[in-house]
Amino acid sequence: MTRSRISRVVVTPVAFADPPLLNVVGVHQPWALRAIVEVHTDSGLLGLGEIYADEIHLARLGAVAAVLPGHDPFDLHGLRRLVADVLGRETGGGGASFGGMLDVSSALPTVYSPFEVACLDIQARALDRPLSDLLGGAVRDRVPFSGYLFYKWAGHPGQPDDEWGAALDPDGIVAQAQRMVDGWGFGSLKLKGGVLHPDEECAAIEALRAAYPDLPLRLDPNGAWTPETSVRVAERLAGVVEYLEDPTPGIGGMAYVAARTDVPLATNMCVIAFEHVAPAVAADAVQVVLSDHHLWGGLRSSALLGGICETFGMGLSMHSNSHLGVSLAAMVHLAAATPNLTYACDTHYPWKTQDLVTPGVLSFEDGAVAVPTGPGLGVELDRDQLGVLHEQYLTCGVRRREDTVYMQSIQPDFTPNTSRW
Ligand code: GKR
Ligand code: MG
Repeated sequence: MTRSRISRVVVTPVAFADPPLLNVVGVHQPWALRAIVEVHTDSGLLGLGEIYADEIHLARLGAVAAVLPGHDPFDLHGLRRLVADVLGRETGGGGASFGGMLDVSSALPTVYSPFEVACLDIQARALDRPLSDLLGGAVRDRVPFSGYLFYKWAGHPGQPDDEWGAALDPDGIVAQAQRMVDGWGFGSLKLKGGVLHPDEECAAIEALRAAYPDLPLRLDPNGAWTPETSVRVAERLAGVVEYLEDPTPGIGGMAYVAARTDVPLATNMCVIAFEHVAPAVAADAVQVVLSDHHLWGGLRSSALLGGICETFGMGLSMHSNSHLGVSLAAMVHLAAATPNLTYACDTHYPWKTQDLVTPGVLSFEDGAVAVPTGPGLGVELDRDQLGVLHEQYLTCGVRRREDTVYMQSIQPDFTPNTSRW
């Protein structure tokens, strides 16, 4: 059998409308950006990937795309070497900081990730098998997600209110939860915190508990609290939350809190690369790691992270950023093939009003997405929609995620809340 080669790679930046979701560093801009990666082979196959599209990241994706023709899509180690060569010494993490929340030290995993996903999509399509089969096979046929609640304004300033309306107090959060649970059937809920004083965010969690006595709940302030405040919140919410997510910044801070509470601590902020695992384990700082194949260097690395979590007795789940269907499909295949996924993944998917994959494959039922059974990722691009979202990118004027800058354009005295309370 002749080996197919990559013949052409297209990277398309897209923008889609995003509501004013509040977080520790500010507020989501009116447009969220993503890059769609299409890898074509000389045998006529097409693989897809999706990733961040801050302009520095886009430039790096473009540079890799230019050298990929001729590469064997089964040679993932070679792909990684190619990406490393292209990046050279330009490996600073800029372009993947989630609006300034993260300090990513290397761009290699985030640049490699969408090309790896696209190559795995190609491999699986060549074999006529679902992508999860390349990750060891699906151990579940449906992947449960957690409904992701945000404090939010009624609409972007100067624009009409969106369909969700405002959520700035416990009643607003419970109303939002009702919409999520009624519309998508979520069986667990996550509240993005770090926005209001921790007492108010605890009150919102308690209101959710009163409204939904049986739903697992989690609160994620993205490191907004001091270690002492985090301990106090853990005391108040013990038995109410299944875990607290990144209450305070850093492995040292998390270890301080973990030593003083039985509430499990989860992170997608202080363990974001393999080099963080050993110190976090040594300090017993984290009980649940929230993976993210975009950040951890693709699906195979994320599967490796799953094995490490199992080895050290840590729980495992996934967090998300604003994303479209190609990312959701990859998350679903990864989660399906991860035996020790101990908590429902979270997703921003309900917050978007547009997508660029053909509808029907990725629908939510009872809060879960059925694992696509078709070849590869199982999703196809809707080219008209890709065109629409690309036009939006060209005209929207947003070129990087800047939650703080956008917030300061509305509230000039705003400073990010990190470890403030
Ligand atoms: O979309 O504002 C947001 C979230 O805060 C996101 O950027 C985080 O990466 O959801 C993520 C988290 O769990 O921290
Ligand atoms: Mg988080």
